[in-house]
Amino acid sequence: MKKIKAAIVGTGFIGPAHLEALRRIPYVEVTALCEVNMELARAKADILGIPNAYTFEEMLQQKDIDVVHICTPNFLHYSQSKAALEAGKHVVCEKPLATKIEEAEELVALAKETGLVNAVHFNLRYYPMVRQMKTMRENGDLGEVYSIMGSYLQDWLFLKTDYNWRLEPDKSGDSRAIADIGSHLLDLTEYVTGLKVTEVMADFSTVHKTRLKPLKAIETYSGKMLQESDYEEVPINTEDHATVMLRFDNGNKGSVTVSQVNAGRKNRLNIEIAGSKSNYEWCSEKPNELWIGKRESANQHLMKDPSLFTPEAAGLISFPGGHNEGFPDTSKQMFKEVYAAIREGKQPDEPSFPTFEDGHRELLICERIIESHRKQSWVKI
Ligand code: SOE
Repeated sequence: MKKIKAAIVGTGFIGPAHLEALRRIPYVEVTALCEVNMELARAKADILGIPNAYTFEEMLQQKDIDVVHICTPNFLHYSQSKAALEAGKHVVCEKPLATKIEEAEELVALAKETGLVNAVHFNLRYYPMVRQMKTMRENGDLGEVYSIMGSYLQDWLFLKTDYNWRLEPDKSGDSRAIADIGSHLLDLTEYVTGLKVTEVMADFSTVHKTRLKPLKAIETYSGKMLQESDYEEVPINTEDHATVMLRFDNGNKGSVTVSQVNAGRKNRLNIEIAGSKSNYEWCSEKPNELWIGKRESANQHLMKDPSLFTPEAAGLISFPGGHNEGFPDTSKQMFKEVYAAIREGKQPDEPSFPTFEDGHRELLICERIIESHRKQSWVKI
């Protein structure tokens, strides 16, 4: 089978995660890496064992490269995805798809026009238990959705000395925590429940009004400590914490809270979906288990096991029950579906994976959430 050749742009936290996932899929080869300059690209390519290092523009000239993974800071997603599609490359872009709604609209239109495969890395959909919840709901096990309560909590920005490009609006966009992790939670909420958010009421807080920015770059999650003199104090005007009340198109309600300053919470997405027949609670830090609440019988505790799962969800399982799969496996499972489409050479009519349209949807909700916080009033989507 002909190998599909991929290029990865950006080697912060998530670029190497894409690389590792792609290396676990047969007939896929990562042949190129791009970074902000050739020296860094060459150095990282050597470390990661990737044969070719290019600037972004040079990489787009390489005829043998079929697909490009955009793993750069948010402010580059629009221009790099656009250039890649215009160069005839299939595109997998990190979330958020862009930092402005108009940019996302343009990318959706361009992707449709080219017919090229386009995907946004909402990888958390690919925990097998998440698709199990979705398909159980579709099969009527949950009943009508009464309410949704979600949270996505982290602590890697807990300290005043924790710093990252995501804190800077010109790099991350006007929202930080909502754009960075809220987008995952809201995408997963609509994906599992099949409901659409119709209105939002949001309230943000920034607990560190200033932070100590290292005078030299350090990577996401590194939390490395430097000397006092190695920092400059900078004002922060992106949110550390946000709570959002939600109204859904079935008339029922919910709420989500996101925070990057909850000590001890490393990367914890937790969701409780209450229905007229059952109640589901799932947590990304214990992804291979699902709590199913019942009123007329004992509650249930479902473990990840292909023999207990719906066929659609079992399709995302590579290891038997009790052999825990986790965050790195979600990208592999997503890319298996995306690369099956790339092998067909065009975007499927009904993609099973998150697309630029889903990226646009999350950006739209994110923009309405920012507007609601600023107006301190309910805003329609
Ligand atoms: C940082 O908050 C981050 O790396 C997010 O950017 C990712 O999307 C999330 O999956 C893990 O945390």
